[in-house]
Amino acid sequence: MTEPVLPGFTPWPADLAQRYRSQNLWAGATFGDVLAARAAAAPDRIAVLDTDNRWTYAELHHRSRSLATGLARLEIKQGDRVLVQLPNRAEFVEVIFALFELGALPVFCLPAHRAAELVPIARAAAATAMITSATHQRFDYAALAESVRAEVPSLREILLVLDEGQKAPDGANDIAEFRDEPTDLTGPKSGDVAFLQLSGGSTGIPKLIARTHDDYLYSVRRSAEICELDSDTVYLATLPVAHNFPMSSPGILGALWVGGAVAMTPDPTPATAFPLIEQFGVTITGLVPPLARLWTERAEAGRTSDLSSLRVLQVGGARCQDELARRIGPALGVTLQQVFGMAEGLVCYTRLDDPIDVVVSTQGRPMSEFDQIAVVDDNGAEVAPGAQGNLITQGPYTIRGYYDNPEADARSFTADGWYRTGDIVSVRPDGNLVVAGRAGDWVNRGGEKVSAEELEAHLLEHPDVRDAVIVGTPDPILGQRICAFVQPADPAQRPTLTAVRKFVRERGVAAWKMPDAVVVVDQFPETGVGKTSRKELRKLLADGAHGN
Ligand code: OOB
Repeated sequence: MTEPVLPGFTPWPADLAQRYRSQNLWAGATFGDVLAARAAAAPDRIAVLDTDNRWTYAELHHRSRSLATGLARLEIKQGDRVLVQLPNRAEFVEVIFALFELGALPVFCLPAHRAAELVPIARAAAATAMITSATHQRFDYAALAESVRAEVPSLREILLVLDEGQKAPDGANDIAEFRDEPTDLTGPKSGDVAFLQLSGGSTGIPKLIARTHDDYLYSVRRSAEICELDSDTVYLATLPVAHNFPMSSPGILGALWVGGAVAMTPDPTPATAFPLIEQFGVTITGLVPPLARLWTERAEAGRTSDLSSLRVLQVGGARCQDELARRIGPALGVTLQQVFGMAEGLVCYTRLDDPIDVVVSTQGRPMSEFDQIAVVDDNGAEVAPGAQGNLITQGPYTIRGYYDNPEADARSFTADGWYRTGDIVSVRPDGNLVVAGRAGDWVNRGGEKVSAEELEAHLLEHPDVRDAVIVGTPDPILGQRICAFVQPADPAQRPTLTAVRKFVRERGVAAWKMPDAVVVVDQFPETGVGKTSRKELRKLLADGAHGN
């Protein structure tokens, strides 16, 4: 068996790869194979639903093969990277399966990403094409794609998913014109990289995560098992579908794996999602904690739709407070499942038959008996059982390195290839993990990860800012809020929150990364070697420093 070939991809050590194959964890199928098999077995079952579309497996299979053929006509080839920035709509599934069929690699971008994120992503991936919607929620994605192409020489083609009556602007292609008569394409092998996923955020070279068909499909199969999916499953993609959680934990791919249906909601609010749950007969969906709170509150206030089809509600992406976790099941009439995962691999679940104490107070345990986890101190030594420490992991679906990024690898992987998650956890005697927070300098704002370093780099461009440090400050609703500590360039010109937000927004940064508070200080506290101490800054906040 040949190893996957994509320069910049870090393979598993040969002995482990051999073991994962011989144990049939890596089962030798691609996502294209899975769809073909489902379409052959149950062509008339519903595969994808949204407010405008209702496609059977046969239709989805035909559409994705036909689009793959059209993309090949545009000279998009096996191994090419293609930015995909689409909202939750049926075409997302068609597009990614077309790329899988072709062996081109989707690079999963979120609708909230703007040029400041997309340009470095497109550069790091050396993307040749971008597929996006013309508009969504009144934002002009076609213009955004054009602005990315202007900065990234490798990016040749823009393809647009259009709504009724829309036309592609000059220089962009209407995807509908590339739904050709399907021809047989060579396609990828199961050991090949299937797509590039994004790590939370970063400066300079973004951290891209390459996942193979073999490793990702294993995680999807195992997730579907744990979440007890079957062909009657209707999974609602509520979170942005390009994220790892709604994609594969068990997500849309899990639903398709079992021959169930994928439903899409264009926005996650109860006003939109609740009627769709009733209309589509949704059985399972996943939320980040702030949304779970919103849904719970809405349900507690009296339901507007019949949610009785919903059996499992997953909550993950950030720590779910026990207080909220306790309310979810009774309010929505569901079994709660906590999900603690990461795009780099490892996903932990509480099991559907776990005692309520486990479901409410822990973030579950690894999905696979082949996942290895260890909790270590800052010197890499294992802590005492039950003590808090840094979570590190390796296993059959956890990457061994970022895509083409040796500097990030040096920080994020141990010498023998374990991934340093950056999370501080403890492991209970029953094997379940409790996540205490992040060791790194990320702010987790309601499940959206913001790199302190990245936002600092933007603030430092402001003429009135001499230096800036971002820290997360506790927030009862979002988990964390973004506080910017700022040293003014001129003590007489103190930057205001409004000015800073406006400035950052105008730099093309996603809305969720806007600082929630600005605290102007004349000096930052330092560590022993003279580095700025975030810990001390957090303490300042705790001691009552206020922003404007
Ligand atoms: C998911 O993936 P990412 O890559 O956006 O973020 C991973 C990080 C984790 O390292 C952890 O810091 C945090 O998000 N996190 C949680 C959590 N789930 C994720 N922190 C506390 N409790 C949880 N339940 O967020 C992701 C990927 C797959 C499935 C679910 C979530």
